[in-house]
Amino acid sequence: MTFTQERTIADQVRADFPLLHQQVNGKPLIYLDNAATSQKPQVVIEALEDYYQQYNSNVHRGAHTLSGKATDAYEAARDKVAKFVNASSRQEIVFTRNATEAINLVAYSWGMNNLKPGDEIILSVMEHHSNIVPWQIVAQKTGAVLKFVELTPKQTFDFPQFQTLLSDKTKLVSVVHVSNTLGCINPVAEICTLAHEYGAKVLIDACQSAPHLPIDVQQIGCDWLVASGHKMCAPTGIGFLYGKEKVLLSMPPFLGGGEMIAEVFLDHSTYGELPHKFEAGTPAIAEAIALGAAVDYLNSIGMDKIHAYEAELTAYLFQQLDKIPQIKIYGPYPNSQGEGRAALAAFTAGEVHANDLATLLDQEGIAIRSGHHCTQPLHRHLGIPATARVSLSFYNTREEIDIFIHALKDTLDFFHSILG
Ligand code: C6P
Repeated sequence: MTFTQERTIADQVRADFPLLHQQVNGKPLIYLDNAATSQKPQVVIEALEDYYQQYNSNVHRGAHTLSGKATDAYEAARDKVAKFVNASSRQEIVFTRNATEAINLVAYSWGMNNLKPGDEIILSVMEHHSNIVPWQIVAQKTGAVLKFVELTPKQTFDFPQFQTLLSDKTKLVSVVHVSNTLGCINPVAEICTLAHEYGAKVLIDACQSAPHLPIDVQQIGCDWLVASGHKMCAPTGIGFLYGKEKVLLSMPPFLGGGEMIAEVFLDHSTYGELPHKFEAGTPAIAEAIALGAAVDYLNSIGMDKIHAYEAELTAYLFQQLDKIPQIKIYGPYPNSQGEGRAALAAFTAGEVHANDLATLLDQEGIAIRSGHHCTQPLHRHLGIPATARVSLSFYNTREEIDIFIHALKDTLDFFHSILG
């Protein structure tokens, strides 16, 4: 494995992430839990600080200078997100708390009002709970029926089976772009084209793709796309819903209150223009502004470059994991360039439980995630209770992977010595 750049992206950016430079349990921190949440660069932390130190004020309300400044910064963040995903207009970006809230917004506003008994919703077995549970609630209320796309033998989205599920009854397809467990990259543009032939709407969960790949909602052709800021270098408490303008216009509000109205009378109200119709109450102002700073930061590196570097790391990670006989990785394998899947690996290690692995690796300062990663149905489908998951970001290095692999081998040796 040869790295194409002399100074890798990680070499160039690590100094930007204060949290990475610390010891955990007496060892230098190796943070490999980026799919759960990413670390934040100094510019994002400063965007939060600047807001609270210089212009903390409510948005869209005050005539005073600080409120104007806060409103401008908040709306500028919307412009940045719109451009980041190539939306056709800024009205198509609704700020939410996270991807989960964005999916619930669509489920309650569109799903509850457009689905009737016998209508079908197609999901896949690899969905995160946040793209299953809201649709179960909608199905229970409306009488709609859930159908699930299963996996190919390579543990990817079974497109031919998806084709067999589609019919005139299909009203919605809601699928993940990149699986947080299998790491597969689903053919979302093809999924949209086909679903639209049946008149169905499509929601794409881009939680694990937006931080790692260039996203173009117009090229994908989806009706909605959701993501969480905290996985893409922004703070927690902010995410977004992209929706085609025509689709968002057809949807009633999700939450009612201040911010989202045009006029309020005692017996009825009229609603604000897009996107404000969907942003009830005081929003997460500082967090939205910091999301804008995160988008600027990612753009300053370049999403293409981030993807290419993470692919190199993925190839290296898989080469190294593959040398450990007990390890079984789930999801598709990358090609020799590391392409064809995301920069994460969820795996089992024989008899050793994932939680035990994660606990012992933590003693070495290495942060990985263990458990079901909020994909219980997928784990059930695979016939396993849990996996250990290492998930990479552009600030990770090959040296960190070496240390992780070394510690993983030592941990497995230890368990084998006691388990016999
Ligand atoms: N996955 C993980 O460790 P929220 O909680 O709304 O920010 O993100 C939910 C979510 C939705 N879809 C996918 C594909 C996701 O990966 C996640 C979050 C984290 O894998 C936390 S469970």
